[in-house]
Amino acid sequence: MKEFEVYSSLKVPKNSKIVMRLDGRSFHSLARDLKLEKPYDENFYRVISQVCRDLFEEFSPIFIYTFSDEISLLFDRVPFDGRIEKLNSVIAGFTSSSFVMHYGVDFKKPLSFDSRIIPISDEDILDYFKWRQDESWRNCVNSHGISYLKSKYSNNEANDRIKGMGISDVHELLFQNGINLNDVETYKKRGIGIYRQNKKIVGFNKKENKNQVSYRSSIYIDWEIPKFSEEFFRQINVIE
Ligand SMILES: Nc1nc2c(ncn2[C@@H]2O[C@H](COP(=O)(O)OP(=O)(O)O)[C@@H](O)[C@H]2O)c(=O)[nH]1
Ligand SMILES: [Mg+2]
Repeated sequence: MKEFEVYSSLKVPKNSKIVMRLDGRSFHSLARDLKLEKPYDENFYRVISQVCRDLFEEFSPIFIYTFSDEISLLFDRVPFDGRIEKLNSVIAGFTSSSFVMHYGVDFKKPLSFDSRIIPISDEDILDYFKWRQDESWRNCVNSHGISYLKSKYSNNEANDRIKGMGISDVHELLFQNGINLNDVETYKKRGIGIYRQNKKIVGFNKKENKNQVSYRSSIYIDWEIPKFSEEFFRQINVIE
C-alpha cells in the first residue's frame, strides 16, 4: 500500500535555502473570541514571540520574522531531509500547539496555522523579508486607521471610509488628529526578529591564572529590529 503515498517523496530543491511562512487560520474570529486589544494586543505578541522561540529551539532555522498572525522561518539546513509533507504538517502542528500552550486559556474551538514553502536564493532573502516588513507597516497604519475611524463613526462607515484610502492618506488622517505613528513601539511598525546572537563570556582560567574570553550563541528576540537592509542580515550572519 505504500505506493499510494504518492506525495511522500516530494522534496524541496537540494541545496536551496527555504522560507516557510505560517499564517493563523481565521485569526480575525479568534481575535474577537479572545477579545484582543485593538489595534495591537501586547499579550498576543508576547505569545507569538514565545512560539517563535519554540520553533527556533526545535527546528533550528537561521532567522524568524513575525508580525500579526504570520511567521516566516528561514532555513539554511532544511529539516526532515526536505520532505514537503513533513515540513508543512509537523511545523504547522507544532506552531498551533505552542500557541495554545503559551496562551494558557480555554479556547472555544481548536485553532490552526497554514503553512507554505518558498525555495529562496541568497540574493532574494533581503527582498523577501523587506516585502513582509512592508506588509507589517501597512498593517500598522491600517489597523491604527480603522481603530481611529471606528472611534468616530459606525463600524460600517469606518470600513467604507478606509477602503477608499491609500496608506499615505491614512497616515495623514492619523497625523492630523494627533496620532503620530513615529511614537508607536518599533515592533508594531516593523515586526519582531528572532536570531542567534553571540554572547561574550569572560571566564577565569585557573591554570593560566588569567581571564579568558569565549563566545556562546543564544536565541535573541529582537523587539527593536531596524528596517531590513543588507547590513542587518550580514550582521546576524544570515547572508555573507
Ligand atoms: N485585535 C487584534 N487583532 C489582531 C492582532 N494581531 C492580529 N490580529 C487579527 O489577525 C488577523 C490576521 O490577518 P489575516 O491572516 O489576513 O486574517 P485571517 O484570515 O482571519 O487569519 C487580523 O485581521 C486581525 O483581525 C492584534 O494585535 N490585535
Ligand atoms: Mg491569518
